[in-house]
Amino acid sequence: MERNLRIGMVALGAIALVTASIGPVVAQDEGAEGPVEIALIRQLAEGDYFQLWQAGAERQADALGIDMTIYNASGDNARQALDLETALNAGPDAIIIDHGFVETMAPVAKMALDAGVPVVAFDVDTQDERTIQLEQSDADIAGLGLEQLVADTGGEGDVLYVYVAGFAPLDRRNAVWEEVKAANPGLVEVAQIGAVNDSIAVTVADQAKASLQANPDVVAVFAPFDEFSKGATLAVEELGLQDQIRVYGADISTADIAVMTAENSPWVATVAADPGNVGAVSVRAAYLAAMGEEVPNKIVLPVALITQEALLEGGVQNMEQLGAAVPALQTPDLLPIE
Ligand code: SR1
Repeated sequence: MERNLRIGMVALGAIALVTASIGPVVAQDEGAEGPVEIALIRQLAEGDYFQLWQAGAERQADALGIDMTIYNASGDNARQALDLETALNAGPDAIIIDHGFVETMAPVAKMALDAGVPVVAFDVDTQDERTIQLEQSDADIAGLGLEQLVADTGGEGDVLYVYVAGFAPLDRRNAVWEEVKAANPGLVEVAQIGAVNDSIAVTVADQAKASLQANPDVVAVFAPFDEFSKGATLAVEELGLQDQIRVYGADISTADIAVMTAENSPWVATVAADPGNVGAVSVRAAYLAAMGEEVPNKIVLPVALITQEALLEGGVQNMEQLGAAVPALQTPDLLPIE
């Protein structure tokens, strides 16, 4: 049985709904001796989101005196699985898997768990209940953004959708989009685009330009990943369609805030956690598990709706100011370490 805590609050002039939830605890075997060694196995590390996430993880590791080794597969899924095997051979006290595909990562996660090494998995399904699973509330990331889209469009109009299947958070957000479409038959998905490569925003911008030219009645783009959102925004701007098309995105960074608050930007809303906080919580979960502490096996990090209007009204220009305006995006009390 999961415990859920939902807090409604007013933030930056917009209603931000924050969710934190915790599943049952996983009892780990034994505590580590000496400095804790953690291996961080990343599928992707480029782009604002992934860089902020890693910076938060590294800050937390430094604060706890953890020896953290970082592996980055740069989108090569076979290499990510090999990275985990390499890390496992070095005898870490815990392993964090950040993103990845179930086909490649579930078997190697099982190897680690069978060897008694705790596994924390962020945004990747290992299909093993011994894993400590972390996610941002993807239901809210999609749900709050789409609520805004429906309110702004009256639930009517052509929509361009940006999505790539196989990434756990995008698949969870996609499930919400399917529900919203079913509940709002006036919203028509005229095209689906998307790419996850080493230049996502540029690729999505090119795809979006072609799609928008082929579908001249589009009123909204649903692009729930900030690299997608930036690409869609660029396309709308290059086509001069800012007065016709709004972009609804996900994630936040200082660079994203600059794009959203630029004059006449079509990116009107995003829903996000603080990526640095998510990285930090992932490290705390791994540390506690390595120390033999009980850690919930499901942790859902809070997110907030952040509108362009609220950013402009609040004069928010960077992540530091956003953190001050929406303190609930920091969760120091989630898995505190004495
Ligand atoms: C390719 S998956 C990208 C997403 O992962 C994290 O959940 C971020 O929120 C980002 O949108």
